[in-house]
Formats: sequence, C-alpha cells, structure tokens
Amino acid sequence: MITLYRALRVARRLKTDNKRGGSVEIFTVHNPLTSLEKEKAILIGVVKQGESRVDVEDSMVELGLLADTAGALVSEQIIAPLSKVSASTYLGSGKIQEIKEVVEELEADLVIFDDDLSPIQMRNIEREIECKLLDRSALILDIFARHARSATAKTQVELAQLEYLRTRLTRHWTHLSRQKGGIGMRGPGETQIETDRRMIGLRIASLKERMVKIDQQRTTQRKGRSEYTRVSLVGYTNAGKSTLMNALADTDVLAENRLFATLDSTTRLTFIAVNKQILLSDTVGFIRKLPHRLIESFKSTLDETREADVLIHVLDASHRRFHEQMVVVNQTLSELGANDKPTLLVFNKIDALEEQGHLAALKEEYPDAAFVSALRGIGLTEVKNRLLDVIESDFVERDVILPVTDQKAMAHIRKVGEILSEEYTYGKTSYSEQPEAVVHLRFRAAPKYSEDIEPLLARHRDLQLIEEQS
Ligand SMILES: Nc1nc2c(ncn2[C@@H]2O[C@H](COP(=O)(O)OP(=O)(O)OP(=O)(O)O)[C@@H](O)[C@H]2O)c(=O)[nH]1
Ligand SMILES: [Mg+2]
Repeated sequence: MITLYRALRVARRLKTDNKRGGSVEIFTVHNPLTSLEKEKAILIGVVKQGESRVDVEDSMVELGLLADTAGALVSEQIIAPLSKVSASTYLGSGKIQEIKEVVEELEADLVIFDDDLSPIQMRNIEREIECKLLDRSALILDIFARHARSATAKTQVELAQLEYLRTRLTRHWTHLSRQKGGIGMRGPGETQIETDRRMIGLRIASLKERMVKIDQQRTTQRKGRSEYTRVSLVGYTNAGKSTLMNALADTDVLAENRLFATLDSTTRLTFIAVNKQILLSDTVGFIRKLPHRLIESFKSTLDETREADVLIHVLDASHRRFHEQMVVVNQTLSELGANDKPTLLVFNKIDALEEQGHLAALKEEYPDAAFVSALRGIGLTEVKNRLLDVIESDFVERDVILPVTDQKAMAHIRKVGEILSEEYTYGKTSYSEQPEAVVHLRFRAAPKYSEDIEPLLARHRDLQLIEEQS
C-alpha cells in the first residue's frame, strides 16, 4: 500500500543515500492497525446559511461510507448550523469545545470533517480538540491509497498525497502519538518538516517523470487501436460501472459494494452488434468534492475517458440522490474537458427500485436512456442497440468514386466505415482519354476518421461517372 508514510520513507531514504552513501532507514515504523483495532471516528458536518439540513445529512451518509471504506468505525456524527465560516478554526470556539468533549467522552481516535479545511484551520482545530483530524479530501486520498493496485495507480495516488502533504507540513503533531499511525496518519513527525519538504519536492519530481514515461507508453498502446470506436464507462462511484463492463464485455473486473473499488482502467474489445466491435473501458468513478489534485494526478487513467469517442454514463437509479450524482459526474467531466461527447445514459439497478411507477416516470423523463440491471443481466441488448444509435448519430455520410485499382483507399474505408452501397462501373476524369473501371461507393464513418480518409479521396476528386449510353 502506498501511503503518505511510505512516500515519506522513500523520500527520506533518498536523503540518507545522498548523505552517507548508504541506505539506512531512519524513520520509526508505526504499528499497522489490525481490523480488530478499528479507529473510532466522529463525523462533523455543517449546515451553512442557505443550505438544507437534508442535503447535509445525505452528504454525511456518504462520508460515513467513505470512513467505513477507509477502515474506521463511525461512533458519532455531529451536524452543526454555521452562520459564518471562521478563517482560523472553521467553526466557532463553542462548537470546537463541544467536539472536544465528545472526543474525550467516546475516546475517539479520529475526527472527520465533511468539508475541506485549510491547513491553518486543520492545525488550529487539531490543537484544540487534541485528536487526529481529517477532511473529506484526506479521507478520499487515504482510500485511493488503500485501493491502488497497479504501478500507474500507485504512482498517481502517491503524487496526489505528496501534493496534499506539502501544503500541510506545518501541522503540530506533538500532542499526537507518532507511533500510532492509522488513517491519514501515514505522515511525518514535526522534527523532520524542513528536510521533508525538500525531499517531498524531489520525490514529486521523480514521480512526475515516471508519469511522463507511463503516459508515453499508453499513447503508443492506444495508437494501435484507433480504428475502433472508443467507449468509456463513466459515473458516480458504486453506480455499477464495473458490473456493467463485466456483463457487456465478459470481463472479470472487480465489482464491489464499496466506494472506489476501481482505480485503474480496463479496456476490452467488445461486440455490440454482429459486425460492430468497440473498445469498451471501465475506469475510476467520481464523487462529490473529489479533490482536484486527484483529478490532476489521475489524468493518465482518465485519458480513456478524455479520449473516448462516446461515453456511457451509468447511474444508480435506486439511489435517492441519483440526480445530484448525475450533476457531479457532468461537472467532473467538464473539468476533464470530456463533457461534449455523445453520451448514452444508462439507469442501472432497476431491480432495486422500490416502486415500479418510478421506472415508468424515469423512462418518460429520459426517453433516450437505457434501463438495466447489470447484476441480473436485464436490458443489456437495449444498451447495445442504444449505444449503436449514439455512435452512429454523428456519422458523416459520403458518396465517392474510386478507381478499382486503389486498393489502399478501399481497404481503409472498409476498415473504418460502414459501406451503404457499392457499385462497379466506369468513370473518367476531364483530362483522361480512356474510361477506367471505378467503384461508386456510399459509406458512413465517424467524424474522427475524416482526417485519414480525406487525403486518400483527394487524389480522385476529378473522377466522374460515365453516364450509361442507352
Ligand atoms: N441491485 C443491484 N446491484 C447492482 C447492480 N449493478 C451493480 N450492483 C452492485 O453495486 C455495487 C457496486 O458495483 P460496481 O460495479 O463495483 O460499481 P462501480 O461503479 O464500478 O464502482 P467503483 O468502481 O467503486 O466506482 C456492487 O455491490 C454491485 O453488485 C444492479 O443492477 N442491481
Ligand atoms: Mg468499478
């Protein structure tokens, strides 16, 4: 597991290597927590002016799921109204005192804020409550660190964590047990702060270099597949993207009832009609307040989405907040510059809908969407058919004349386009003496292929069909 702590250890090893020419470990290892010693967490949410309490409560449910995924045991949650955010402590001093008392009473190990806190707010609150403190971003980073499996995902997470850590190295940890570790605590002791900051800078530079290499490899891999339509599954975390991927492409991607089960992308060549194969990708899901630096770091994994021709936006129809989730996904897609791609909406988990009337209402509201249960295999044909419609909706239709001898152009058009009609006849240019055998071709293809096709056709632009003599 790549953690803040391990990232620092690597950075420090670099330092000792430089200084003494040897690889001496100088950092004390904390005791990893076992599942029997789950950290007790208190969740804190605030209702700001103009916000509804119900919205905050739903956000807290999600924070609870995140905390659970990170291995914490939620013992208490506090939702406080807040009229004015304090720049130094976020909440007012009375509220902070109250949290401190709950921490003492429950002997909590961890306090988690639903909102993101500035480094100063973190430091001040932590000093007051004398308990480890995390915000939503730090918690999400921790989960990403736990779930990262591939070298790419690990590199990306470590980069995001170090970027997060770099701005927060002024924290005062003195009142905390540095040996204890746990969620979000895979970090430094204060004595090391200055050298750590420099080492983190070095480590970040080296990770970025590694990412450049990974990006280059991925670009090369992708070049070989460009003749296929690339379709990327996107959606809120836990919506069922991986389950749908497994159902459509017969893959064995991990699908689990937890947030951020998938952190890598998997791509598979998949038939969606007898004569139509696409490249289908499953990738990392989105969530409210996904830390920006994670999106930045995960650009490489999210390339599959950014470079896709078509998106399948998977929604959990049984989630009562599916509409907000849809908005969050669309916002994140905008951030990635992937919001204007042709998109098929897929409402998943229809088997889990409590009222059947709900399904009818959704179908009326979203007439172009597909409604499925990826888990039960219901509606998969509809997904494929609708996907085909979306893919073909922006196809460009062409009517061209080629000499039969131009095998290269013919082969290319057959590969990337769909032939609508093909007629063998005779043609002639204005400057040629003799008629020649030509093929009159009508085909359609995705706009992205125009760049390749145009130069092939340009050479034959003067060819005209010879009118049949009667
Ligand atoms: N009832 C029901 N559950 C489903 C359906 N599809 C997926 N699930 C469940 O929803 C949970 C999440 O599914 P995943 O496929 O892992 O979701 P995901 O969108 O890939 O999630 P992340 O990779 O974590 O972002 C799993 O427990 C699935 O079994 C469905 O059609 N009906
Ligand atoms: Mg998944």
